[in-house]
Amino acid sequence: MPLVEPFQISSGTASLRRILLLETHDADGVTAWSECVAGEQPYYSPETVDTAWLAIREWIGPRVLGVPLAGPDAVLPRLDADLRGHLMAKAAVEMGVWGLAAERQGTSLASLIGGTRTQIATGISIGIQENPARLVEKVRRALEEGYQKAKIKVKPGADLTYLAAVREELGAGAPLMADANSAYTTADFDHLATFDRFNLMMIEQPLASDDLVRHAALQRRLTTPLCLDESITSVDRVEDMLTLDSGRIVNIKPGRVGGLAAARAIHDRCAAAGVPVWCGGMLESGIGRAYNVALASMPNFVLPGDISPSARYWQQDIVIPAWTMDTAGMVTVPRDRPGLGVTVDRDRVENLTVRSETLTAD
Ligand code: OSB
Ligand code: MG
Repeated sequence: MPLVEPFQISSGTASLRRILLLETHDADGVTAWSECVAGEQPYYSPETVDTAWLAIREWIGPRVLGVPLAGPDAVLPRLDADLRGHLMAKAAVEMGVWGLAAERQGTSLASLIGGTRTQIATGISIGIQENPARLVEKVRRALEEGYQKAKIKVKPGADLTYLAAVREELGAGAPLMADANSAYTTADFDHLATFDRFNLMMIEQPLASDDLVRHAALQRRLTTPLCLDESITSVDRVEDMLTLDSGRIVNIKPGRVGGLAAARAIHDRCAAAGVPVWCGGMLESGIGRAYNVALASMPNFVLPGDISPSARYWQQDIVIPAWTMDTAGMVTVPRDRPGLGVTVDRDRVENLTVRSETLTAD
C-alpha cells in the first residue's frame, strides 16, 4: 500500500508498505484478521516482513495450528518456550487469536482485554522534513486538525534547528515531543542535554534498543523524561528500566512486544509503578490499528497515542469504515461492535495481494 506521503525516520524512509496480513481460522470456522508490524527493511528492528513470513510459516504456525489453546493468553508462552526473538511475527499470530476470541464471544476486542475508555486521545508522528519551515507547517496543520500531541522525528543534523523553529513558531504551549529511533550515542550527550530548553513532553528512544544503562546515564542529565520504544520488548525490560531509571514513560506497541498479552502485562506493570504509557504505531493498516485502539482503551494509556486516522496514511484503507478522528483529536473505540469493530474490505485486500500462502495443521 503506497503511503499518502513518504515517512522518514533517522534510519530510513518508507514510501510504500508491504504489509503481512493473517486471516486465522479456528476449528468452528470463525475467522479473524491480524497484521504484522514488521517493515520492509530492518530500519526499526531486525525483523522484516520477509523474516516474519518465514518465521510464521516455519516455526510459529506449526506451534499453534491444530493445538488446543486455553485462550489467547496461552499463545505467547507457547511460542516463547523455544523460539527466540521474532516478536513481531509472534505478535501477528497472537493478536489473531485475540481477534478470534472476541469474535467467538461476540464482544468487542476492547472489552475482551479490559479496556475501559470509549475514546482515545490521538497524536501524530511526523517524519523528518526537508527543512524546518516545512516541519513547522506540518505541525501547525496537525494541531489545527485537533491532534493532541505532535511527535517530531529527529536525527543528528536534523534536530536543534527543527525543534527550535517549531517551538518558536507554535508557542510554549504546543504539545511537542521528539523521537530519534536510536540515532544518538554517548558522544552526543552534551548535545542531547541541550534539548531540555525545548520543553518537550518527552524524548523517545535516543539511544540503541539494548542500551538501558546509557539511557539511564542520559536521563540523569535531562529533566525532560525519556520514553522508551524499541528498548521495551517485555515486562522484564520494564523492570530493568525501573531499576536503572532509564526512562520515565513507555510507548507500548503490541506488535513490538509479542502481542496483546505482553502489551497488557507491560501496561499493568507501568501502572503499578506510576509510569504513564501511550500506544505507539507502526504505520499499520486499519487492521493493525484496530488492535492498537483496543489496547489504548486500557486505563493507564494516559498520554495521546500515535493512532492517526486512516486518511493520514492511506488514500483508501482496507477496512470499512475507515478509522477517523474528530476535531478534538479523539478516535472512537468501537465498543458496540464485536471483534475488531471494522470489516475487512476483502476485494481491496485481494487486489493488493502479491503473495499468499495457506498454513494448515498437519
Ligand atoms: O518509532 O514510533 C516509531 C513508524 C514506523 C516505525 C517506527 C515508528 C513509527 C512511528 C509512526 O512513529 C507512528 C504511526 O503509526 O503513526
Ligand atoms: Mg518510536
